Amino acid sequence: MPWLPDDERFLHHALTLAADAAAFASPNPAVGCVLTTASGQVLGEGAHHYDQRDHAEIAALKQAAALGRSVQGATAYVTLEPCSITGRTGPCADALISAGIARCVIATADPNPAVHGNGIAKLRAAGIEVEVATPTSPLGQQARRLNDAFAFSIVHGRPFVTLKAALSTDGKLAPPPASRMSTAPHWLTGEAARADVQQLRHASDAILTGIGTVLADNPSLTDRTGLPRRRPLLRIVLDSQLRTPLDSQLIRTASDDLLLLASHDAPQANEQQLLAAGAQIFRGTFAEALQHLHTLGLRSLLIEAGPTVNGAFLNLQLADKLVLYFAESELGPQAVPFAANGLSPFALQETLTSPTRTTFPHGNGEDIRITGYLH
Ligand code: AOF
Ligand code: ZN
Repeated sequence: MPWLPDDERFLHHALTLAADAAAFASPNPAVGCVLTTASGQVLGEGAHHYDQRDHAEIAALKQAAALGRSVQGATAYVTLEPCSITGRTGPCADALISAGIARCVIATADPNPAVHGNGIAKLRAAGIEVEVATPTSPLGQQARRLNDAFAFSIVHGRPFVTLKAALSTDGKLAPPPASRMSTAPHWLTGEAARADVQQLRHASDAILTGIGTVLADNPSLTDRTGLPRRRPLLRIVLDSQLRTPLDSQLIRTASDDLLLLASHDAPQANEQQLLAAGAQIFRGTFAEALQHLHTLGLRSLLIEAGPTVNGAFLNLQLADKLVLYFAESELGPQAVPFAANGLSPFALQETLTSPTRTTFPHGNGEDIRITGYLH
C-alpha cells in the first residue's frame, strides 16, 4: 500500500519527539513513536529516555494503555526500525505485534547490525504492513542525521567526531598571537552563529580541545543552552604533559565532567595536583583514549580546538563531520591557521558529502555555516 496523506505529518511529529529527547537518549539512539487509529486519531506517543529504559514504542504503548485506548489495528509511526533483540529491554517488534498493530511507518532502518532489517522482517512476517521512508527522502535523511553519531559508533567502536571551527573569510582561526592585547576572546562570528555552537555542544556527549587552546584562551567549554541533559557534557583536554593550570576555568569548574588525556610520561606530581583539584586523567595513545571514551558510553565528540589538534584529527582521519562557520572579516596571512599541517578548510569543504549551507545574521551581514561528512 502507498503512503497515506497523514503519514508524513505523523512521522514528522515522531521525529520531533525524538529530537526533543535526544539529550536523554545517548548512548542509545534518539527515537520517537506516535500511535494512531487507522483514521488518524492519536492514541499515544513517546520517546526513548535511556534512564527510563523503555524504548519509544513501549513508552507510546504505555501512554495509550494509561489513557484506556485500544491499539488494535492501529498504525505505529517510528523514527527508527523497531528493535528485534533483547538488550536492556525486550524486542519492540514483538511488543508491537502482540499489541495488535496493523501498520508500521518507519523513517529509517536501525544501523545496529544486530537489528538492521530484522525488526522490519519480524513485523512483515507477522502480517503487519510496513512502510519505510526512502533514504533520500527528507524524512529519511532527517532521521539518519539525528542518529549519525550512534550509527557510526555502534559499527566502529569509537565516538563519532565532529570538528567545528569558526573562520575568517581567508580561513584563519584567530588573529596572530602577538597582536592580541588581552586574553579576552576574539569573536569572529556573531551571536546567532555562537548560539548555534551551543546547540552543537548540547547535542554532543563530549567536547575536546588541546592544551594550547586552554593556555591561550582559558575556555570553559560548557553547554550554555540551559537545556536539560542526561549527563553533563564531558570536557576533555588533550594535555600530554598535564600542564592544565590549577587556576584555569576548566579546573575551577570541574565537577566529574573534566577529563585530561595525557601520555604515559606526564609528570606524576602534576597528576596528583590535578586529581586533587577534581580532574579525571587517562594516560594512553590517541587511539586508546578514543576507545576509553567509547567504553564510557560516549557516542559523539565535538572538537573545538586550535591548529595542532585540528591537524592531528584530520591527518589521522579521525574527524567524521565538519562544521565550519565563516565570518565576513579577514585576518591576514600572519593569523592562526585552521590546521597546523597546512590543510586548507576550503579544500576540505570541496570533499564533503551531504553538504549543507545555512546563514546566521551578523550585524549588517551574515555568518555562513557549512556542514558535511568527511567520508
Ligand atoms: C527501538 N526503539 O526507542 C530505541 C531502540 O539495550 P536496549 O534494550 O535499550 O537496546 C538498545 C538497542 O535498541 C540500540 O542499540 C538500538 O539498536 C535499539 N534502539 N530501538 O526499537 C528505541 N532506542
Ligand atoms: Zn526497541
